[in-house]
Amino acid sequence: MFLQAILKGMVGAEMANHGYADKGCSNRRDFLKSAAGSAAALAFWGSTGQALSAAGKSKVKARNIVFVLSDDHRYDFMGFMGEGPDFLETPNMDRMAKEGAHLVNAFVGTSLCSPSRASILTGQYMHNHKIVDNQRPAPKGTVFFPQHLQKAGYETAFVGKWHMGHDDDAPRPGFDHWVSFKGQGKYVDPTLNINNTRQDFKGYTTDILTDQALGWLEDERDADKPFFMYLSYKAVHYPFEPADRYKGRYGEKAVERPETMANTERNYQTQPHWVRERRYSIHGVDHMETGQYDNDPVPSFDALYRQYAETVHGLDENLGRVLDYLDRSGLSESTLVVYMGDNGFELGEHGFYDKRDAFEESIRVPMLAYAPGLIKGGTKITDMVQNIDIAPTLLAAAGVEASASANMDGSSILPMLQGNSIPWRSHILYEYYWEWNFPATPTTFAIRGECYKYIFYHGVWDHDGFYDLETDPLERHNLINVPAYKDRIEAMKKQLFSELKADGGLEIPVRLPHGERLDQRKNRR
Ligand SMILES: [Ca+2]
Repeated sequence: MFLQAILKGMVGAEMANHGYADKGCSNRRDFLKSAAGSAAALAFWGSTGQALSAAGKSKVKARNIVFVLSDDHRYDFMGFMGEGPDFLETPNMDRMAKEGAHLVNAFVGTSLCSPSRASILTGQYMHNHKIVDNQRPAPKGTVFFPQHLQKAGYETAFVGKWHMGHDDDAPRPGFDHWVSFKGQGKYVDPTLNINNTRQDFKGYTTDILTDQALGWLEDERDADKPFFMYLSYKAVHYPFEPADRYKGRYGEKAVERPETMANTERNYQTQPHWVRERRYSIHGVDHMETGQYDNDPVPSFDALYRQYAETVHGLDENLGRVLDYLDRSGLSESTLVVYMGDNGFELGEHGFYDKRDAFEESIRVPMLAYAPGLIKGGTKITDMVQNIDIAPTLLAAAGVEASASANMDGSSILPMLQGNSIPWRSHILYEYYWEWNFPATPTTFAIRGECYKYIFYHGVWDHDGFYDLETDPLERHNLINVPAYKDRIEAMKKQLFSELKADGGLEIPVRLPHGERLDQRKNRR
């Protein structure tokens, strides 16, 4: 909320900036620019509101929206990107980037399933929506943005993984049509709760969820209303199970292990101690989650890596089915499609095999948008966007009054998608609270600019993190104790804490332990 206030020009530059500016990158924008652009920001918000209500009055048909979410799909596992494995094929994601927009610097506010999903659905950081782990449902009264779409006359559908709490698959507020399952669900033969009736299905869940989404789009929805489809795949979450037809597709391919995976002094010399210790947990490569969880010996890292890629390939195929349907039915011209992952995933970086932490591979996500006529092909957006921006963006695309997003932390990126330059943040915040169930990663607060990242660890006797993202994109060299950076580190720390404090982000809740303590599972065998 505080950040959005700044972007809207409601907070003065002196309050917004505490001396921190992310200098040094060639394409940097400092935070003052955002704050100083307040007049432009107000003009933008005002004019957007007017344009949208004018559109509503003249009965211009509201834009349909398809939001596709995947699980644990890391940002660089898309074929068109140079960073991922050469062998990975994602023709449909490639097509979205070519014919639409690629948001190159997309992040989450918390790299964990339920908190990130809640951020997408509420437009709020975790400290505001209060869904702090995967164990519990959303607090009663939580407002999900599709509720605003319903009020604006949209017909809304949810298909797939909800995962806020493990035990409840019942319809949630904001959706006229509901297809979901409990908790993480499974990769094959799912039981789906369809509008409060459970049905068993045979087959690969990713395919079945697409069938469900297309079935509703084609036959079940009210064709006189604009629609919103929230299609939320279980793939590509661990245990990375590809569709039968793609099992072994990359079986012979060489896996290039990340440079920071090796357990060497060079890799850990400057890192906080907990980083090396985590490699021995189920979220580290030396004891990673395996088969039926934690059986030793640890299976082949390379085999799991290839399975992950094969699972991504099947996900991409299903994304393509959605795009093809929209094209074939003539709906593409009136529909905005957004694809993103709910959090990143380390495949060996720093010895990790998970997310949660504030290193790049954990906090970055893939994000693509496709809307012929609205978004020009080949649009590349390099500003830092976050999961909290999805709700305001989709509400703006639907022409819903900006007041609906007033209590959200994020801001609409719709103008950027349309090729317009707008005042924008020059850093993002990151937060993660230690989990009783997965104790290897400490409570983490981070501020990431375009050139530098500062990470504060709470509740552990350890040192913090400070990385130069331009000269050290692998985040191998922690510069926290380098005297030359002392002032910058202090400024970023001050900025981080003043923003968290102003927005109520320092009240870390302690939750009653719930669920299984997974680090002890192995000991019980
Ligand atoms: Ca996830």
